[in-house]
Amino acid sequence: LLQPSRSLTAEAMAAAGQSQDDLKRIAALRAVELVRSGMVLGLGTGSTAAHALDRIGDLLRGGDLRDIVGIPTSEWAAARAAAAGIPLTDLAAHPAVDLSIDGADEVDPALNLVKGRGGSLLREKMVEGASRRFVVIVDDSKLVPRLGGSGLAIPVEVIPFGWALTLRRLQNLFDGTPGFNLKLRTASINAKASAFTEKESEIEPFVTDNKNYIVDLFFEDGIHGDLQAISDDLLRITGVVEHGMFLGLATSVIVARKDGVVLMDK
Ligand code: ABF
Repeated sequence: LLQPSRSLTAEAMAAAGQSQDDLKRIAALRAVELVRSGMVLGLGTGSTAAHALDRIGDLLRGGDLRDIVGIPTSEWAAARAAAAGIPLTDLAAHPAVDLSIDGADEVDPALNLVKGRGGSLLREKMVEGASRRFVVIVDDSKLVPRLGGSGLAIPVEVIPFGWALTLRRLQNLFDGTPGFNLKLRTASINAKASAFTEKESEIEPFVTDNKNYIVDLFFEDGIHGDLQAISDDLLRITGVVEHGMFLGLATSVIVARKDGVVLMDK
């Protein structure tokens, strides 16, 4: 599946000794080479997608791209894209998107993804699911043999009403799964390691752009079984809005490594 792209000697040399952020930028710039004038773009969220947004802005300002409109996948992306000078639109005006470029938290060998550790999985899935082409940009730290396998969360967006009951239903779904754990994401998740408390009245939940909450699912050894069936089970729980497994949505993944760029294609 991993096919080194051709003519990358110079890039490989440039990538040697680069920081993780440099690798994110390299992946982003490669993806932006796919953008053409007149396209409707899905605009990703996160530190990798930021490089793509900035680059598209530069190309628009320099006159190398024209007549681009972008659909942001989060309030953050909307602000970043506006600052970069990318004209914004929405799915109502443009229900068919030519190309989406976005980062991911995990990529498995079948190009399935975990997204949403930044909390914007719902809009990302809507925009990227409406895209003819969805190109994922990552540094190689995001590659995993199995989703959830990096020990980090698989996020589930839930409506605030009755969230504790929804959390219990999610717990029941994975009862008996060794090493399974889950918790409501708190507002301080990025600031403090854990401000989590069992007392609902003391919890300050993380709130998504859609005014929903996030329940993070943890699997010690990654998530096993039929991912599509697990997705169906999750979405069948009343109160669950969406989850962060992106199954079969990515068209290709551009992976920046210190020894060069690798394209993972379907
Ligand atoms: C978005 O940003 C999310 O789906 C994912 O959670 C995150 C990746 O962020 P980064 O590029 O900063 O690692 O794409």
